Amino acid sequence: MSRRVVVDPITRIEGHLRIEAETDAEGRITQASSAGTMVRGIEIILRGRDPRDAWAFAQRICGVCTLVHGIASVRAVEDALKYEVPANAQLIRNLMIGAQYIHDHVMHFYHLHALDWVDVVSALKADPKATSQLAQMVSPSYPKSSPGYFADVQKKVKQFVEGGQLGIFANGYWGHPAYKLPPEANLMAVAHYLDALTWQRDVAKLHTIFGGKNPHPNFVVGGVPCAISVNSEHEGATSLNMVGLSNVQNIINQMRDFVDQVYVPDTLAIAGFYKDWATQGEGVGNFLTYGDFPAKGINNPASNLIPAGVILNRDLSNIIPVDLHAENEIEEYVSHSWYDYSVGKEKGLHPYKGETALHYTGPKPPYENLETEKEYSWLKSPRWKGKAMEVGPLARVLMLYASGHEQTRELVGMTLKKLDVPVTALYSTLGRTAARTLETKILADAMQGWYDQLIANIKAGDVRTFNEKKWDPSTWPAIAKGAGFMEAPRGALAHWIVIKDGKIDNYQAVVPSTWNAGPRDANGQEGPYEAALKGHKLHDPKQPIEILRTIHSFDPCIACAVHVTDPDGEELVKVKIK
Ligand code: NFE
Ligand code: MG
Repeated sequence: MSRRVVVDPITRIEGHLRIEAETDAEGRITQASSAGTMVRGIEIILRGRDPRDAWAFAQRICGVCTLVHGIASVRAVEDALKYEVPANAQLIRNLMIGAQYIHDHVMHFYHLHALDWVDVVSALKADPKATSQLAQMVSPSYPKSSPGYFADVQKKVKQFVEGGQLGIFANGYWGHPAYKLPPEANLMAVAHYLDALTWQRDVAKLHTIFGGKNPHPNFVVGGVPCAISVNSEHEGATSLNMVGLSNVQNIINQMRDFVDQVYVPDTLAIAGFYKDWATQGEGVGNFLTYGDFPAKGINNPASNLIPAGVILNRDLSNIIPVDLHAENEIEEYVSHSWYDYSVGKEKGLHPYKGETALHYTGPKPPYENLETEKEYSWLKSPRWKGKAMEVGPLARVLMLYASGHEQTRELVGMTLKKLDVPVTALYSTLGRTAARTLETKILADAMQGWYDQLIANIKAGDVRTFNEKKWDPSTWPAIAKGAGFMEAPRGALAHWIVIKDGKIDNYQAVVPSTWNAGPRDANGQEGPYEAALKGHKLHDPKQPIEILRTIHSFDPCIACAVHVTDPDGEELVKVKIK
């Protein structure tokens, strides 16, 4: 008998995501539907505003990837106005984006994804001494590895459990046979979960040094808003001085230490117990990157650390160039989404011509099932030349690997060898999660290079962080349009802006989680989440941990994906009826 398994909401993500999966008599998923069940319309709010203010609004699309929409927004305006950004501002942006990745990826691994693989309750059975031995073998350079340390962590967790309050560890499928780690590995991972909480609080400070605050640091069209003044000495100075810069160096050290000593070794150690996940969870097999981290400015894509390109059908021997400014390559479809297009629901629209007309046609909540053969999501379906594409860490690592980036080839080679899996394992749920770890290592190392360059510029007397030339709207053309591209932690992100008489005439954001979590298109092509879930065998439909593992491997953010918020189901109904 076939049945439909519904997971709603998917927890340990940002935003509201619902998965409906059809299973066959053996419990194997034959078709999956990915539905975003919230909506906000930031793009509508932006119309008529000053383009120089857009970043501050756009950044509020999300509180997780807190700065990326700010960057995409200032880049879109700068592209429209042909506005040059000084070299120091470019380096500071790289450092801020890099810090966002490192913070976000570590948090995702420990706080959002780990509990799919780590059984907290089993950690109670661990022997602290044996855990200490294991930890010293897995991460020999990490100082927190004594038997006493692990005994303390275990005591803390025991108190949670005995008090009937698992707190942050509530609602896991503890004891599920899909958990494969021995108790000692579980205890080690739980300890690092807690360490990562403290670490992330410290490293988030990099954003406050350059951008005044976190989340949602400040940006400015034409540069970055922090002035550099090496001669101001006290800690509270508003401009960036040597105290602030040496704090940045300390934070970079802290980032690299945790990534090298804890995150990378933990990923490899845990993955070793889950090699059956190296052959499932493949997505659509097409990968897209926009490229980012320019050494010589965003208008010199050859200087990007991560190149732009497309890989089709998992063919790593052929990187297909993308023309990011072409108006016929990227389009969004709404055939299965709760939107109307003036050109009809079967046609795609380039973001410059993008429309955001909400039209809910789904069932009235509370409902059992969505009508997945009709409209079923607030996400649109972005397509590149009509094809569904996966974006994100896996796409980037594949692009770096395929283009011969030396460090990536070494890291991927080391990982495959250590796990004793073939290169095709990269496409799986396990590969997607490992790719996120590997790119964190690549970026943590790159941070040092950007920092050194910034210091070298300052020492040579260049302290410029802002270009005032085109700040005044009287210098702008009557009509201008531009696009801001970047690689956000979850993948390729772009904002498109049309400026008319100094005001925003149209604004569209196409976001990584929209690429990955979007519904089927008019041709029935699945989005990456949907394709990746196909073939998973559910051990127990009431505890669908298999669905969580693969969906979490993409690190969903539905707030980004629909640029929307929805406090509860009732509100959503109102949106629909209007
Ligand atoms: Ni809200 Fe975001 C990232 C963006 S996701 S987390 O990374 O853009 O789709
Ligand atoms: Mg959009």
